[in-house]
Amino acid sequence: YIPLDKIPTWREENRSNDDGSELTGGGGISDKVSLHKGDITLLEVDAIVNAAKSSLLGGGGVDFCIHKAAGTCLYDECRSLNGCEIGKAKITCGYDLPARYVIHTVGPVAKNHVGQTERDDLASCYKNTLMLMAENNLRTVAFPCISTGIYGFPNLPAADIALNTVKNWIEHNSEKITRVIFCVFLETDFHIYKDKMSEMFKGS
Ligand code: AR6
Repeated sequence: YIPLDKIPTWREENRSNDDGSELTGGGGISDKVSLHKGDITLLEVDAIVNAAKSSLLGGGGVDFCIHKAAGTCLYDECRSLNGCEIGKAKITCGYDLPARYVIHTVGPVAKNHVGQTERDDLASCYKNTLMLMAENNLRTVAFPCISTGIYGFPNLPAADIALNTVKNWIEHNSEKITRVIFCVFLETDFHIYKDKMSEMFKGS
């Protein structure tokens, strides 16, 4: 298991410039976000997010990993939820996971087409998850790259939507969140997020 204090914030990880000087200023958002590459089921946070399907009854990808690590009680609780619409989110216990809760959200299927509907739905996944976090007084959360696996949303625009939606939410709800971890699994997503976050938090 990986406790939160072993995962540096974006600011901690990028503290030193090449000339050794400290990055200063900013709205404090880089103190509240992290980029972490690895298995989301290992993270000891208030909630991990599942990129689920609308039945909420498990599948492949990160959904499979989460159900496997959480145990069959998660499946039983999911069965009682009557599914979840695209862009919405539902919460369950974490059972055998180190995370206390799982927030299940259903991303848009984008295999053949990414239009405004798919973009809006993906943004809603992040927004509704963060709202559900706040409603339940949860403060630390880890997101996978929703929709970018089996659902086929292109990685670059998906990262843009994830980062901008989360940044915007933190800007308006700073007191409601302590840490958002972008938990990437693939090397390609790691580089995409690193580049975008470097740009986004430049000088902050
Ligand atoms: N930890 C973190 N990220 C992971 C892990 C893991 N253990 N395993 C995979 N990923 P996907 P989707 C990454 O396909 O595209 C399921 O069948 C993966 O590399 O899991 O939203 C559901 O039931 C990718 O970057 O989710 C739905 O039917 C990201 O997680 C459907 O797939 C998301 O890929 C949802 O598809």
